[in-house]
Amino acid sequence: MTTQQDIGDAAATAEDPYAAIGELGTAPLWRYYGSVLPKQPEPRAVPYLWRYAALRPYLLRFLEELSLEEAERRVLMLLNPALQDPPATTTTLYAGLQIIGPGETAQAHRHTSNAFRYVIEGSGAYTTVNGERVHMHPGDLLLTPNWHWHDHYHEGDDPMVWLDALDYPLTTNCLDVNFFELYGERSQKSSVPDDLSSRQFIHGQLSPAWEVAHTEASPVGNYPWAETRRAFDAIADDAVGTEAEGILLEYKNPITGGPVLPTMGCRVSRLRPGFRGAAVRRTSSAIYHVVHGSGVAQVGDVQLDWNEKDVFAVPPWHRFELRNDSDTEDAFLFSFTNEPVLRALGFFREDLPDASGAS
Ligand code: GTQ
Repeated sequence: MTTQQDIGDAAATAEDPYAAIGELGTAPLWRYYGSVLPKQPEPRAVPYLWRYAALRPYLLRFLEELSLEEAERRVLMLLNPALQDPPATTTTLYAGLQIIGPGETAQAHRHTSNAFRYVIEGSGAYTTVNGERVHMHPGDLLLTPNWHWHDHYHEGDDPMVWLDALDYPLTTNCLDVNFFELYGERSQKSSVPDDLSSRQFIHGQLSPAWEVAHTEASPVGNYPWAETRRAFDAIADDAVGTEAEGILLEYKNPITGGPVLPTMGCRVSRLRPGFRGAAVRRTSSAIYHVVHGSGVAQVGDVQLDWNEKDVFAVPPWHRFELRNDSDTEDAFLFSFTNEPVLRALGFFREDLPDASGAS
């Protein structure tokens, strides 16, 4: 029989006490300060850019070769080179490019993860979200908040492509809280007038008083590009905007005034010709989609040259500087971040260079 005394003796005489405590499922903190308490964030994700012009032909090829009965969703996940398994675009955010062809349906399901779509090309598709058909046009932002049923249907003539965004790297890879369920039928029936939520809330200062917040998420199904465009047009030509991202507009939850989803905030910015942003550093991570124009993002040591419809990832705590190199054309960038999560938990930090230009 092993006594307490024997165990004490073994510990006192063990040739390699580090190996011995390892066998007992422990590790010495004093050898792990660098990984447990780094001086500053050391994200595994790297700055990276996905070229739309290179990916689009493959989307079209899979449209030809793979049915939605087989694929369920025909999506090319945008994987950060440092986050292949489990797959993710940044540590807590995911983006993918989804293509759907005329007449196709992507079957109804729901999941814990919040999601949204940002439409890149095509028209004639809609997503049904908890019984509301939400129609898509290029530049529209469509929400499918946590645990909302959603299926996609395309009744147009040309392929449709959109950017998918989900917070599953947070819910699945970090927190292990994701549930997923298929709907009983392939598609939901329409149960309210099409696009009702967007039409009800579009007037901004006059919102329906009986609509109260049921969840953290915005009740708006679609934030259409036509409204985004009007919002930009209403801003004075000489407005300075933000130092880092120019004329920056934030998509709002009309009930709370907060971000559109509890885990992901969405913005769109207009960079005037020749715009050069201040080099900002934030604890949030971000994914950008180029709506229009071309330019440069310097992210830490990496220079990303972006063109129309490209997507790029900005990991936390990298110095980030945006430029519109055109002398004549505005650039428009759609972006989303995990800032709402960080703000809710008190972890958001932002560091702009001081006015002298020193960082
Ligand atoms: O369209 O519902 O890119 O559930 C990943 C998971 C898209 C979708 C994705 C999804 C969807």
